[in-house]
Amino acid sequence: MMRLVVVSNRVTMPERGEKVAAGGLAVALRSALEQHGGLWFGWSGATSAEPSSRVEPVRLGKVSYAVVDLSEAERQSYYLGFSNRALWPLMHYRLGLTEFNRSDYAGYLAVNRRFARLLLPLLKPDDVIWIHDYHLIPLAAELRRRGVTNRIGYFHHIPWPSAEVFGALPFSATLISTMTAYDLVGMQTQVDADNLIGGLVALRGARREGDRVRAGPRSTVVQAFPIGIDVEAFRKLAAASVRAVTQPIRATTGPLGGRKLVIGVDRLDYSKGIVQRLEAFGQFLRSHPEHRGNVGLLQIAPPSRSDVPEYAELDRQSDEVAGRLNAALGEFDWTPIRVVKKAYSRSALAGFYRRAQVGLVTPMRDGMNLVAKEYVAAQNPEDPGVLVLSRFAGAAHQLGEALIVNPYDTHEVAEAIRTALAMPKSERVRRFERLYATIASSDIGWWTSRYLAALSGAGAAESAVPPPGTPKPASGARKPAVRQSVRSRPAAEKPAAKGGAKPAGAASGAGFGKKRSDFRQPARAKPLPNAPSPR
Ligand code: ADQ
Repeated sequence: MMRLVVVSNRVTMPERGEKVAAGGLAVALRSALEQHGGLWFGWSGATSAEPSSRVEPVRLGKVSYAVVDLSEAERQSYYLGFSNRALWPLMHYRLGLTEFNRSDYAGYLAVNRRFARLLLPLLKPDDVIWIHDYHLIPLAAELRRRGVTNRIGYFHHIPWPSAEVFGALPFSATLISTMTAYDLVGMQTQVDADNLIGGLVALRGARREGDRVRAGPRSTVVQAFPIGIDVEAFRKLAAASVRAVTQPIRATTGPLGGRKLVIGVDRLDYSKGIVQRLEAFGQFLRSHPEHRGNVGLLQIAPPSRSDVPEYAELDRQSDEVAGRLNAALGEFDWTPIRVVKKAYSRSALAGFYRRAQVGLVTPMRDGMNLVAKEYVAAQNPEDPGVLVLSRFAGAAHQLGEALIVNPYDTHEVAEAIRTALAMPKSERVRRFERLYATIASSDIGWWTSRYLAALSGAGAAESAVPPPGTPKPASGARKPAVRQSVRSRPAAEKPAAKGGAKPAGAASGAGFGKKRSDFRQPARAKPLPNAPSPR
């Protein structure tokens, strides 16, 4: 059987008990690795003065971990610089925040080259290699240059902008060209997939054939695989939180008394629209004064990437806006907004979600947004809360029964909060049931197995990949790739062409075409801490 090799910017080794990245993705990848036996390669998260020239994998059960330190200069240029000050803002459509500098770009390429060099001696001939996210775009090209002919897949967790936006990046044509070294590229939505293909056509002169793009002798399949969460685990945690109200929940929501709760949970990141959300909540209280005193917003936002100046500024700004609104609108016995900058365990988070009548998920742009799915998974089916969701989150392409809003429109978000709080139970239940059915049928196990089946089939057959986003397609049905809530999306966002709807069918067997149940996560006695991943 083939071995799976996962490469990601950060690797969390279970025995280190790290507080970071123990979220659904890390658990799902580990579970896929355990199924097949495998290797997980990437940055340790640490820096050292003399980064090693070779790496010795550490075996824990069926999984080997190979972690590499970075030098401080590499952390600055590759991670904080090019990845997080150029690619991150650019791919979230924030050209104004995009800081390009040549030495950061050189550092980014150098780390990708070093990773390729260190990974090479660890590879076996039929390993299937799965690379994750924007830090590692050129890694496959570096591996190919060194003679690697294995199947190599890539999953892009964040949005991919249109060629017009991506083209603003110096060396954009060179960087986008490296994507053609992959056999399969997974995107969160069909819009992102179309944008990448459009970019390869416009900047690289590639040829599009449905969901396949040809540049030179190679061809790459680009498709949407909307990522999911471990719905069942989250549902159970939330249900358990009702029986045993955990300490943080008592402490944080206790003082709310019988008041209603609106919740936001995000890494403190400008893509998440936290400041705009606080303003929208203030607007809601101003427009609907009858709600003053009986509802509060709890915004949980642990700081991330504090070394990047834009993040420090956001931290300051969110404090300032919350302080201003609380001073203007609060009463002696009621504080409208609380901002809590802590990471909580999964079970505490599930309890908060369940307790909240409204889940406010309003990013300005987001690849998927797992919080939206976690909020739905945690609801009480008999008396569920209402999800208010940004149309610019990838999740909006699947979760059309949420109240879909434009996060740039403060009034629209404010009115959605009012509508959500007033929504009759029958409508809440109806919307919840559809949302739940969607997230349950495209959960993290489904995502992992679909992607790996497609990767192991990619190149074997032209149409080996099942249509993503349609969890249980009727056989032979030609459905759109993802349930698009087209009504709620601006015209410019609509995919220009719907190429590549393929007949349904699992990828032809190359070792990973497993049943979904094969990838279910093992029961864990104690939930892992779930800090947001250190992106
Ligand atoms: P992120 O930008 O990190 O992920 P998101 O998808 O919302 O965004 O995932 C965040 C995770 O961190 C969630 O599981 C959430 O529960 C957790 N989290 C947030 N705040 C927390 C807190 N205070 N305590 C504990 N846990 C907390 C990137 C992309 C997304 C994409 C994911 C997965 O930006 O668009 O959905 O990868 O592909």
